[in-house]
Formats: sequence, structure tokens, C-alpha cells
Amino acid sequence: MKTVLITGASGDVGTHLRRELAGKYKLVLSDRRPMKAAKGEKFIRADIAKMADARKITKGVDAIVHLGGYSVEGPWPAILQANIVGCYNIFEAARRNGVKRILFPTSNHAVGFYRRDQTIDHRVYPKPDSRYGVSKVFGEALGSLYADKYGMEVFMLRIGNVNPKPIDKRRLSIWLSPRDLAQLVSIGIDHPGIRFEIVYGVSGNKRSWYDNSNATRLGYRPQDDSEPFAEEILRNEKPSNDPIAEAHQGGAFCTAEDVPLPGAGPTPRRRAGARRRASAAGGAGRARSG
Ligand code: 15L
Repeated sequence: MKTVLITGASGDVGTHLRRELAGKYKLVLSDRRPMKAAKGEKFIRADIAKMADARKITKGVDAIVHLGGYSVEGPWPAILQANIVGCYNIFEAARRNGVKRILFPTSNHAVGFYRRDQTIDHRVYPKPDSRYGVSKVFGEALGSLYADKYGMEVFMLRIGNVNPKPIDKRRLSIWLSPRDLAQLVSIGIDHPGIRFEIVYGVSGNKRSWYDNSNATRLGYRPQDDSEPFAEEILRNEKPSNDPIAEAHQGGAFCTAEDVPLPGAGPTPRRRAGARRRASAAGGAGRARSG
């Protein structure tokens, strides 16, 4: 049985993944906060912004699912530490520890400034919709470098929104059910001959904005589609007064602002607003795990 490290394991995606993958792999979980490991799991507390911690958690594993990081638009210093420094540390620590296979759940926000009337595939150039999206593009670029330069096996999963059910109109197009997430992650861990692949982490949604043929080529057969939830969601959703968000795939991330002015530092008001916007845009969960 393969040993798989999940960073940022306490977040929403990590929680779904642990449940779905239980018994299939030996799971090593890591996070900045203490968390309880279930039977068959092992937990190591670590801050991935520290290289020594990254070295410690990546030792002796067969594959890494690097979920840890800041997961919505937010203040640049937080994104920098978690998603740039932390991401670099995980790739570099994996290389030094001889771990070849890394799955990097990047995000729909790496390409969120594509319009909703476009269908995009895995070959489009990045169009991030936020500083958060830029940090995901950094991870994609780093993965490409480590694949080409060091022969690592890198699987990029541009995740839409993982939830038991789609939660709004935008998410009808980007929803990823937990069992479809687990199927994609298993492909990323077990498919032989991966060098560098990008796939979209979405279910088989009728309203998808993605041509996910690269995932299909690798064997992905989604079991879920958001369509049965569409009528109720559309009936209850109020019209948006943000035409930019409405026109683009990244939605509210395209206009979200949580960027303190240089030297000003976040004020309490900005912080409260940021938390509200982040959870509205993120749907659920905490901004940072791992
Ligand atoms: C993401 O990339 C975030 O990690 C997640 O919290 C959601 O906000 C998701 O995108 C989304 O677009 O719904």
C-alpha cells in the first residue's frame, strides 16, 4: 500500500479526501494546527513555510497531495508565506527526499479571468483572477520546472469547488463532488508514466466551462453532475450587481480586494471585510490550512 502525505489536511478538501481515501493508501497528514488522526492515519504537525518542517513531513512517502496553503484572496504577506514559500519548500523538500510524485491542487482561479462564454482546456495560458490565483500559477510553473529539470512526476489538478453539493450558480459549472475528487486524486497517485499533467478538478457538469479531455485521456470517468441541483439553485439565487464577476469564470475573485496599502497593514475593518468576502467567495472553510 502506498504511503501518501496530505498537507493542509484539516481543510475542507483534506477532510473530504481523507474520508474518501481511507483504506486505499496509508495516509500521513500534516497541518499547522493539531488535528486528530483516525485509525490507519498518522499526523505530523508542521509549518510548511519552514523548510525543516517540509523536509520532515516529506520523508519516506510515495506521493504527496499538497493541499496546504491560503485558499482564497487575501493579504499578500499571508499568500506569500503559505503559497509561494510553502509551495517551494514542499517541491524542494520532495526532491531532496527522493519523492517523485506530487499532486498539486491548483485552482480554477489560475484561469479565472477567462470569460464564462469560453470553453477552455488544459493548454490555455494562465489568466489568474486574484493574487491567490497568481500564487496557484506559481505552483503550476514550479511543478513544470521540477518535472522538466528533475524528472519529478507532477499532476496538476485545477480544482473548481469541492462540496457535497454545488452551492450557487457559478459552482454549478465548477462543482467537484468528493467521490470525483477522490477518483482524480487516485489517478494522480497511481497512473503510470505521469511527467507533467494539468487536468480540471470538476465533476461531469453539464454546465462546465472546461474541456477536460486530458483527464478523460488519463481514465477519469466522473460519476456526478451538478445539473440535478440547478433548478433549485437558480430559483433561489439573487441577481448579481457585479458585471465583471458575472462575466468571468472566477466570479467574485475577479473583483475581490483585500490588499492593504504598502506600509499601512490591515486595519480591523479591512480584516473583518476580508473575512466576510473570503468566506462568501470561498463558500466554506478556513482561509489557511497547512
Ligand atoms: C478555490 O480555489 C478555493 O480554494 C476554494 O475555497 C473555493 O473558493 C473555490 O476556489 C471556488 O472558486 O469556489
